[in-house]
Amino acid sequence: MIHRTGWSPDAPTVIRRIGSYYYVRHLGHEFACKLRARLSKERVQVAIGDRVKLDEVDEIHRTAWIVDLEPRFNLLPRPTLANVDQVVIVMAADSPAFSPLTLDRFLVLAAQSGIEAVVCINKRDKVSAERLHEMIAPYEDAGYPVVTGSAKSREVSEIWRVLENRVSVLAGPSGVGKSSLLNALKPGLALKANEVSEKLGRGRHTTTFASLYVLDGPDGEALVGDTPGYSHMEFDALAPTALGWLFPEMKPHIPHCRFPDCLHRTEPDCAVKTRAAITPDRYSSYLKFLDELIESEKRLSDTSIKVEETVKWRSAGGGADKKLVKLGMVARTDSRRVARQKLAGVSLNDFEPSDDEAELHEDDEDFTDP
Ligand SMILES: Nc1nc2c(ncn2[C@@H]2O[C@H](COP(=O)(O)OP(=O)(O)O)[C@@H](O)[C@H]2O)c(=O)[nH]1
Ligand SMILES: [Mg+2]
Ligand SMILES: [Zn+2]
Repeated sequence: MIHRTGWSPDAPTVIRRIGSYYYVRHLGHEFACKLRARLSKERVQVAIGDRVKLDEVDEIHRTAWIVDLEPRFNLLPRPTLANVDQVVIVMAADSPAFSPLTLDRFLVLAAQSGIEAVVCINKRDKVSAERLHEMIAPYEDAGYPVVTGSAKSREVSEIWRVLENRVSVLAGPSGVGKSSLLNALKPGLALKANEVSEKLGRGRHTTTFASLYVLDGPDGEALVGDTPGYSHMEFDALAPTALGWLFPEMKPHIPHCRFPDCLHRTEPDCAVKTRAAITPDRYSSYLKFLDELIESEKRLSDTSIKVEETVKWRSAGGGADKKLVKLGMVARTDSRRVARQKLAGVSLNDFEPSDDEAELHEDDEDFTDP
C-alpha cells in the first residue's frame, strides 16, 4: 500500500538552521553550510527540508557551500518545512479515547494540502486485537496506509517502515504519544513526553525554525519534523462541493452523481450515496465537516469577503484524474520571490509569509562569502 517516491538519503537536505549556518544531511553525515553570496543577494530563502546543491564539500571538516536549491514539491507553513513526503497522523487506540471524527479531520486537512497521509494508531497495548482491527478496518478499506504500534512496549517496527527513507511530519492531538514514539524510534532523543504546551511561538519576535530529526535504521534513515505545530489544524476555506473529493472512498463516484454540485446528502441519483462503500462513521464525519463549511461560507458571504475558487483537473499517476482545489482568499504571494525559489506544483492554501520568513530577510544581511 505504501509507495516509496520520497526522499533519498543521497539528496543533500537542509535539516536545521542556526544563525547563518544551514546543517545539511549528506551521505549519512551532517555538513555545516553557508549560502553563496549570490543566493544571499538574490534573497533566496532556504527552508528546512530544501534539497540543495553543494560545492567545495570538505568531508574532513564537514563543511560546504550551498550553491543552489532544487525545486520544491511542497511547503508547509508555520513553521516552514519543505518537501514533506507524508504526514503521519498519530491517534491513540485509547487514552485519549479513539475519535474517528478527529482522525477524519486530520485526513481531510492533509488531503487539502495535497500531502499524503498515513494513519498511525499508537497505544495498541491498551486495547484488544479485535478492537484494534475494528478501528483500523474502515481506513484500510478507504485506501489509507495504516500502521499500529506501542511506544510504551517499544513496538514501533511498522511505524519505522513507513518513515524509512521519507520526510515525514507527525500530526495528531496531544497525549496520543507522538513524543513517546519518536523517543522509542530514537533512544537518546529525550523528547519530553507529557508536555502539555506544544504551541509554537508565533509572536513577532519568536523565531521558530523547524528542524528535521534524523532517525537511523538498518536499511536507511528517516527524516521527521520535530514540529508539533500541526496538531491544531483548522479547515482553510473550502467550497462545500469540494469536500467529497477529499474522501478517497467517495471520490471515484462523484462524477456519476446526477448534479455536478451534488453534496451527497439528500440529492436524487447521488452515486456516492448509492454506490460508495463508506462506513457510517466516515459518512457522519463528512456530514459534520460539510455543515461546518456551509456555516463558514455563510459567515464569509455575510461579511462580503469574496472567496475565489479555482478548480483544476490534473492528471495524477495511473491515469486517473485528480482534482486540485486551490483557494485564493489569501493570495498574498510575491510571484517574483516564488519564481526565484522555483516552487514547483505547490498546492497549499495558506501562502501568507510567516513571521519566520520575515525574519529570515533581516538575518540575511550578514550572509556573505568570506
Ligand atoms: N499505554 C501507553 N501509553 C503511552 C504510549 N505512548 C505514550 N504513552 C503515554 O501517553 C502520554 C502522552 O504521551 P506523549 O508522548 O507526551 O504524547 P504527545 O502529546 O502526542 O507527544 C504519556 O504519559 C506517555 O507515557 C503507549 O504506546 N502505550
Ligand atoms: Mg509531545
Ligand atoms: Zn452525490
